[in-house]
Amino acid sequence: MATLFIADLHLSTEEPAITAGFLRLLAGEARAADALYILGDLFEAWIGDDDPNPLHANIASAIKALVDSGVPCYFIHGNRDFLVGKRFARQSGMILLPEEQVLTLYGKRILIMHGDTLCTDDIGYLRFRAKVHQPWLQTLFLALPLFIRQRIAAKMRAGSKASNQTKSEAIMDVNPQAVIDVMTRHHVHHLIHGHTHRPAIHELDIEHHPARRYVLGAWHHEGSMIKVSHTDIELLFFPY
Ligand code: LP5
Ligand code: MN
Repeated sequence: MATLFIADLHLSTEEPAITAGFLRLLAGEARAADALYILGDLFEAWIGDDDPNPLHANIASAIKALVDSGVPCYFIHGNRDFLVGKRFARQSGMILLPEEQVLTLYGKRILIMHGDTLCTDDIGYLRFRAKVHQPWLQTLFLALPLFIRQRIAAKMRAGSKASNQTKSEAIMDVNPQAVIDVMTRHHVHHLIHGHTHRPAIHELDIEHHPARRYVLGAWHHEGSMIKVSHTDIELLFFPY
């Protein structure tokens, strides 16, 4: 048996192949898993649980079918879908987790997170994140008519794309010291995250002990998952 981790699918109506690949995973390999963890940016953008986009109901019912088959599904918010709320969680059966969560799987302590908060050199992003994570602003945003929210989200996406054009690749990756700090704080030797779209397994030292950082791949051209079992932690890629 194994526990599966995915992130950065960026599901949207513009990418039906990715949606089909996710639905295939939910109806296939995930059914034999002990649990499925989705570590953020499941959706390209999320502007509220009340968005009537049929894709959302489709995804919710497919995840709910997995959960109802006996496989729990957990969700950590990403920087695109940090507004996923209780209503979608109820519809999908997903359990919402805090942005940093330590698991004990098959005798291994593993820290999971989306990964955006590790990009501490990206001051512009951290400033933006602090703003949009203010509860009062989120309440105000969610009270706006849907079409206004769609316009704001589109502007934010455009602003982000433009901003990313001018940032160095290094700034948009995790800061090595931030990784060490968070793993030390949680006393873990395994970290799984997404966000950077730079899939890899990195060796490092935590408290003078060998440790590993596992980075999930985004589902741009193929699926990606991390599979944790009694014997192994594998980073896998597969056609949708
Ligand atoms: O997302 P991506 O991959 O392009 O880049 C991210 C960081 N950018 C973001 C912004 C998101 O893309 C925006 C998502 C909007 C959907 C949800 C809307 C909810 C609104 C809630 C309001 C309470 O996360 C990017 C990082 C990059 O990852 C790598 O880590 O660099 O960070 C930025 O680009 C931040 C910029 O530095 C500044 C942000 C520009 C946004 C401008 C907003 C103007 C419009 C406001 C209208 C009122
Ligand atoms: Mn992300």
